[in-house]
This record gives sequence, C-alpha cells and structure tokens, in this order.
Amino acid sequence: MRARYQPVYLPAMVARPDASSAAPRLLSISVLGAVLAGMVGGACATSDQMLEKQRRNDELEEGPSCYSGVSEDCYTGADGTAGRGACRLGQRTCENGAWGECSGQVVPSQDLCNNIDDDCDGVVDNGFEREGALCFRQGAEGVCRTQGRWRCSDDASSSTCDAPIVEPTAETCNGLDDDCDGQTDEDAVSADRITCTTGKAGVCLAGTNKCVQGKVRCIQDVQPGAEICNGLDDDCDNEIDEECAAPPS
Ligand SMILES: [Ca+2]
Ligand SMILES: [Ca+2]
Ligand SMILES: [Ca+2]
Ligand SMILES: [Ca+2]
Repeated sequence: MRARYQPVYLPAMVARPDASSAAPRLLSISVLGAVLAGMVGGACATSDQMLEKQRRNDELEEGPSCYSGVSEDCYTGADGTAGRGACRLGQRTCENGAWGECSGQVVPSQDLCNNIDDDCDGVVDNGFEREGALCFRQGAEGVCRTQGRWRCSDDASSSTCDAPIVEPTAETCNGLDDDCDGQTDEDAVSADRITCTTGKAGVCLAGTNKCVQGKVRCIQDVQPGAEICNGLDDDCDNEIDEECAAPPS
C-alpha cells in the first residue's frame, strides 16, 4: 500500500547553498503544496494587474476616458487664442468615465463693435472704427464738417461718428464757410451793401465793401493819380483841377 504523502524531489528549490553533499533533500507534499499555493497566488495577482491594464487600454482605444470626479482645463477654440482678448479656458469634469461638457470657456466669436477683442486675434473690434477715435462728418465741408468721435452702436453692429449735424446757412463775413460749399466768405457782402464811402477826398471817396479776413472793409475804387482837368479831384487832396493837365485826347 502506497504512503499517503509521497516524497518528491525539489533539487533546485531546496538545495542548501552550503551543503557539502550534492544529494537533494526531500520535502513532504504538504510543504510543496504551500509553496505551490504561494506561486499560484502570485500568478493570480500578476494576472489581475494585466487584466486591469488591458481593460484600461481597451477603454482608451474605445474613445476618451477619464477617472470619474477628475476636473481639468478645457478649450475648443483655435490654438493660440485661449487667454487672448475675450477668450478663456473652461473646466470639464469626468463623470461615469466620460468627460462632461467644457463649461465656462469663451471661444473666438465674430468681432463686434464693443471695445473687446471677441475673435481673439489680438486686434480689438476688427472692421470697425476704434471707439473714441476722432472723426469728422463724412462728405461735409465748411462749418458742416463737424468733429466728433467714433461710437459703437447700441447693438454693437456698427461704428458711427457722433459729429453733430450742422445745416448750411447764408454766407456771412466771418472767416467761415457758412453755406458749406468749400469757399469761405464768398459773396459775403450783400448787393445792397456793396457800395461805400472811404471818407477820403476826391475820387478816393468811392469804395466797395469787401470781406477781408472775416471783416467787411470799404476798399476805395480808385487810387489817387495825377490831377487832370476833368472836374474831379484826381489826386485826392480835396482840390479839384488845381494845376491840372489837359486830359488825354
Ligand atoms: Ca469687438
Ligand atoms: Ca461758402
Ligand atoms: Ca462766411
Ligand atoms: Ca481833376
């Protein structure tokens, strides 16, 4: 009848390094069982780790994955735009192994007239005049060409010059182009005021009102000349035909 526990040889595992004898020792099957159990247990742990690793790899291959509860920065705008102008990073949180929506991010949008770089290209209000910049009323001249500043419309869709509207008026002698035709003080003296007297003697008395540097001045029509015998005070000395010469024939 065979013994219940058969001795077995385990040459490599049980040989004493310092054994003088080359003969292997014997272990009972119970000891071997314990050793094998340890080996099997170790093999199982290694297998579990490999399975877990494989599971993660499978998840990665299937698509985006994450660990639930983890949050991170996110951004779906074009590269280089985050943090520029209005553009900001957002945050996303992992739920049930998948990333949630990117919350709170600001991505590039069409630039509006709002003094903000909406499209995050480094230029504020592309396509619009810069708010606050000096402007003049377009197409107007003279006093009608008023000055203002560029303003964004209430709906941020356009920029307009807020220069006030001035309607043309009759031209007067004031150094300004009142009727907005591009000429200053032209015809500023009305016909009924055109003739005037200078206060001088003889032919130098008659004058014509003219607008000079924004003021109406009476300009004498004739400059004093040689006294000739014509019944006029030609040299404007308040004497008529004194020592006069014959008029040219
Ligand atoms: Ca803008
Ligand atoms: Ca004018
Ligand atoms: Ca004028
Ligand atoms: Ca004379």
